[in-house]
Amino acid sequence: MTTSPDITLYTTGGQNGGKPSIILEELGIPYKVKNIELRKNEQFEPWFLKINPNGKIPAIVDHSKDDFPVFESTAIAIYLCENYDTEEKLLPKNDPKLRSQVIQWVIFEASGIGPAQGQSNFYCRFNSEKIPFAINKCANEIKRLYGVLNKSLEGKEYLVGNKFTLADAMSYPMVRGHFFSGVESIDEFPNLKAWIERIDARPATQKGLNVPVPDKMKEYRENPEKLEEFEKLMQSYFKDRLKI
Ligand SMILES: N[C@@H](CCC(=O)N[C@@H](CS)C(=O)NCC(=O)O)C(=O)O
Repeated sequence: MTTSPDITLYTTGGQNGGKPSIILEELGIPYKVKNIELRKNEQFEPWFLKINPNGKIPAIVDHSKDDFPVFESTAIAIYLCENYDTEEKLLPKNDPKLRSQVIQWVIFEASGIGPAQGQSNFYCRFNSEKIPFAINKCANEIKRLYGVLNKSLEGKEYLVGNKFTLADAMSYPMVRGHFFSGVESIDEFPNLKAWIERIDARPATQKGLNVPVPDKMKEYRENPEKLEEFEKLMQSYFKDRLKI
């Protein structure tokens, strides 16, 4: 029997941090949110490390299952679907091939797009020294991965089964922030561009993107001064923290 969910989400939004709230909203699951202030190192506080020993957002605690903690956005996504997606909105349960296809794209994001864009953010935004080799290496890999998505979206609205699934939900918050990760234009990937616009029109996804603070990507894209201000804050934070 499915218990009614009682979940706290620990996040601060963003490319990884926005994934669980998108899924929670798409599944219509009620939840509480605690904003974790990364620049204040809240992610390293002992109480948070008990929830995520890796000291990163996002994480959840499921109070309806003995305060069960889950970390890693992909593990959270699968956990939420396995426990609460009774209508198979985002993850098919009874069709093993369809389920495998969704999981393949989920892992493609977790092991490809997510890490590539995560590294790129450091070289493009969080490091004051601009290293062309690192920046170009990351951008080339991101574009290679976008090419795979673009080809797979040929003649299709969504990645699997012609409906919005976890496959789309996990890549969308990363891919829509391509410019932040150093890929200014995605004009060469028209299917991917249309896919972003399609998901931009999903009210639940948009609601999830703005949890717990309004999404910043659009603002940074339209207002270079705001982006520069954020880059400076992050550069000084990481300079102090990484000591490299
Ligand atoms: N693989 C992790 C990545 C999580 C991650 O990198 N989170 C970043 C924010 S996007 C973070 O918490 N950074 C804080 C830090 O590293 O101190 C996931 O998918 O959950």
